[in-house]
Amino acid sequence: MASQNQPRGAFIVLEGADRAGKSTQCQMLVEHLTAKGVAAELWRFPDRTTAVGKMINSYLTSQSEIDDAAVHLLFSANRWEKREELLRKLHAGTTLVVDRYAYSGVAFTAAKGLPGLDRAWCMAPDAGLPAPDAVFFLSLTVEAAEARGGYGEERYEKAEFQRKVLDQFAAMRSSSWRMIDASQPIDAMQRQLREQAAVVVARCQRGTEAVGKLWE
Ligand code: 2DT
Ligand code: MG
Repeated sequence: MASQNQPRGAFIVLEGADRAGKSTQCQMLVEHLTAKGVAAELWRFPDRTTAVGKMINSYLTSQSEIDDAAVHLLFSANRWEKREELLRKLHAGTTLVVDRYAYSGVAFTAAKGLPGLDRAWCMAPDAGLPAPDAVFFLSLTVEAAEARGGYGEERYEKAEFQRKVLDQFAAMRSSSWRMIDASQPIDAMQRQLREQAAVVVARCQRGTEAVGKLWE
């Protein structure tokens, strides 16, 4: 439990379609915050550097096959194993800008449409994880993503599947998500993110809000 008036870092998540520019925008936002004197770090999920992350990486690059339910739990475990460090950073005053989180976890597995692996099942293992203070959803159609030079070589990077992922994100979208039009130029999108992130960072610096929990 965070006590009252304990300044802390903000937990900011960027989600959205593949090719929407999440990684670029996250990087630019962290550079901007740092330049403004705000302690900030760029994180991403999956974190492919851990033992669990290496299994996920080998799955995503098709070097291994893993049962769909099992790999879903690995993605979740990859968040749980970073939980303590994540909370420690936030409470030490560092803002975390995170490229994907549990929302991608749910959307990508639920998009497979497998019996038993519906959205409720997909959400269960992430319940209780730290909840972000803000979710920015970078919105881009599959057509626009393809026009950007198409998808990469990894598992899931196919237009037909991406459409299903977008449908899952849409079904899961909450009113607190901030929708960002990812078809605009990089700098315009970044301006919008900076403005909105500044408000969230200031709110967390005031220290009146504890870190919440998924899916409360
Ligand atoms: P990138 O490294 O390009 O972001 O792609 N994914 C991600 C899941 O299936 N479940 C998850 O929990 C997360 C965080 C999305 C990683 C790929 O892994 C998918 C794309
Ligand atoms: Mg990718």
